[in-house]
Amino acid sequence: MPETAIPAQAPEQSAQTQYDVIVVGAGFAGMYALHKLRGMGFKVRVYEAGSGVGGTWYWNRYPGARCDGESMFYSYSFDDALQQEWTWSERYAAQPEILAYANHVADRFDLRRDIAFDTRVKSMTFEEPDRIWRVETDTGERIKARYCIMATGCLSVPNEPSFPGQDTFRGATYHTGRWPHEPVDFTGQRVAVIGTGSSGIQSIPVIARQASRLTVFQRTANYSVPAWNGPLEPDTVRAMKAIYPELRDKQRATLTGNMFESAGPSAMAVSKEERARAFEACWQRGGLGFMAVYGDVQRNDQSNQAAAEFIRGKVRQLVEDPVKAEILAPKGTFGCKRLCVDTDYYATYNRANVDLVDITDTPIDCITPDGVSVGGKVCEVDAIVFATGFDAMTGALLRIDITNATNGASLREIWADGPVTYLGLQVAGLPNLFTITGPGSPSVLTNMIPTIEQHVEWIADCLDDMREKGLDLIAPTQEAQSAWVEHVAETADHTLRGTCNSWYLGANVPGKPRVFMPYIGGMIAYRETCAQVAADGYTGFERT
Ligand code: NA7
Repeated sequence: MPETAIPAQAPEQSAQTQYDVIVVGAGFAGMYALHKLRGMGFKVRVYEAGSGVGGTWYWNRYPGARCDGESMFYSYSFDDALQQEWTWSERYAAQPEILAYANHVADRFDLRRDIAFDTRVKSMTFEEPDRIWRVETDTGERIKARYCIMATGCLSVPNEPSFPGQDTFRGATYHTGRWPHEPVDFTGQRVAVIGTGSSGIQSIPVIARQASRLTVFQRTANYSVPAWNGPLEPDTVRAMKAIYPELRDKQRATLTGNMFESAGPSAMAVSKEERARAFEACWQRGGLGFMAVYGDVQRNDQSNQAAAEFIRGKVRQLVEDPVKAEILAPKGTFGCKRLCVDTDYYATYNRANVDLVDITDTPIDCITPDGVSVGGKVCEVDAIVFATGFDAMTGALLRIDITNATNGASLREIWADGPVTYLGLQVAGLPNLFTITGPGSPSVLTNMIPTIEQHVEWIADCLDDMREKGLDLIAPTQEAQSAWVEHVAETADHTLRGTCNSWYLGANVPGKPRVFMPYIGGMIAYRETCAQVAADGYTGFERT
C-alpha cells in the first residue's frame, strides 16, 4: 500500500473517511507511531487536543520545567541521522528545548500533514461485525478506523484540587500541567505554591527568584537529589555521538532505560563507611541514579532506610533553619513516591522571601478571596500555583467514552476497580485498541522514550504480521489478561512501592482505585516477554 497524504477535511466531508489506524495524541508516542506506521504503508490519522506536537512538553511550561532523564538518552534512537544532527545543550534539557526537538522531529518527518490539532477525541465505539472503530471528536469529526492506538500520555490530565472557596480567589491561579503559553512574571508578587512533587520542586527555586514573597504549602516532604545540571561540552557530545548506536544498545539493555551506576547489589552487604562513600558519590553524580545506588534499596527495608537517612542528613545540612529542615526532611520509604531531581531546591528555603507551611496534619481549609487559609489563618497572596500533579496513567483514557457496541463492554466499566490489561498493550473485550505505555507496562518507571519506541515497534510488527496473514481483529484473552494483571501485582508486592500514597497507586486522586499501575519487573524482562509473545505467534492474543 503506498503512503497516502490525507488533506485536512471539514467534518462533513470526513464522515465516511476510513483509516487503517487512528492515533490519539501527538506527543513522543503518537509522533513515532505516525512516522512508523505511515512508513509501512498504513493510512494513519492523528488527533491531538493541543495546538502543537510534544504532549507533556507542550503542556508543562511552568518555570523550571526540565526533564530529569539525561538529554542524550531522553530522545529518539530509531533514526541515527536524527540523533546525529540534533545537539542537546544541557545534561538535562529544559522544556523549551525538548519542545523544539519535538517540533524538529515533526518537521523532519513531515508529520503535521497527518495530525489534526486542536481536536479532542470524545468517544470511540467498536463495531465487531464490521471490525471498525467509530471515532468522534469535539470538532464534530466522525471517522472510522480498523485500529486505534492510544498515545494519550501517562501524565496528561491535571489533578485539579477543589478547595472550598477556590473560585472566590481574586488573584491569578495556575496549574503547572496547564501553564499559559505567554510568559508569567511574578516580579513583585506574593505567590503560593501548593504541592512539592517534581513540578513544585522544579518551579519553586525559579519562582522564589522572581516573587517578592513565596509561600510553599507542603503536604508530604519528598526525596529530592541534585541534578548538577550544566552545559554539555561539545567534546563530550562528539565522543558520545561517535558511539551513539552502541550506547543505545546499552541503554536498551538496562532495567529502566537509564545509564545508572550501581555500587553493588546490597547496601547491607557493605560497611557503614563504604555505604556512606557510595551514597556520597551517587549524590555527587546527581540525578535519578540514586534509585539504583544499591540493587536492593527498593526491596530491603534496612537498605531503603539507610538511603533515606543519608538524604535526610543532606537536607539538614542544606537548610539553615532547623525548623524548616525538619519539615523538609522526607519521612517515608525512599523512592516510594517518584524521586525528584532539583536545582537549588533545598537552598531556596534559606532565602529571606521564602516561607514553608506544613499542611501534613492541618490541611488547607479553604481558599479565600485573599489567599490560602490553613487552620483559620489566611496567607495573603496575589497568585496561587497548583503543583498538584496528575490523574496519572488512566486519566486520559477514561475521559474518552470507549465502548464495544457489540458486547456492551466499556473501558470505564472494565477498569472500575483499577486498570487491567495484557502487557499494558491491550484490554480484553476491546479489540483492535492498543495503548502505548499503558498501565501494566513499565512506562513511568522507565525512561519514556525508549519505552515508547519498544511499544510502537511491537504494535507495528504485530499489525504488519496481521496484514500479511490477512487478519484484522486482535484482542487478548481474559485468561492471558488475568495472568498478566496478577504478575504485575505480585511483582509490585516484592518491592516497597506500595507503602505510600503515590500517584503510581492512584492514591493522589480522591476515589481512584488503589492499584499499582505500572509494571515494575524492568524493561529487559518486559521487552523479552513481548518479543517472546510475538515469536510464539502472539500467545495470549486471539487474532482472526
Ligand atoms: P506529584 O508528584 O503528584 O506531586 C503533587 C504534589 O501536590 C504532592 O506534593 C502532593 O502532596 C500535592 N498535593 C496534591 N493534592 C493536594 C492537595 N489537595 N492539598 C495539598 N497538596 C496536594 O505531581 P508533579 O506534577 O509534581 O509530578 C508528577 C510527575 O511528573 C513526577 O513524578 C515526574 O514523573 C514528572 P502528596 O504527596 O500527595 O501528599
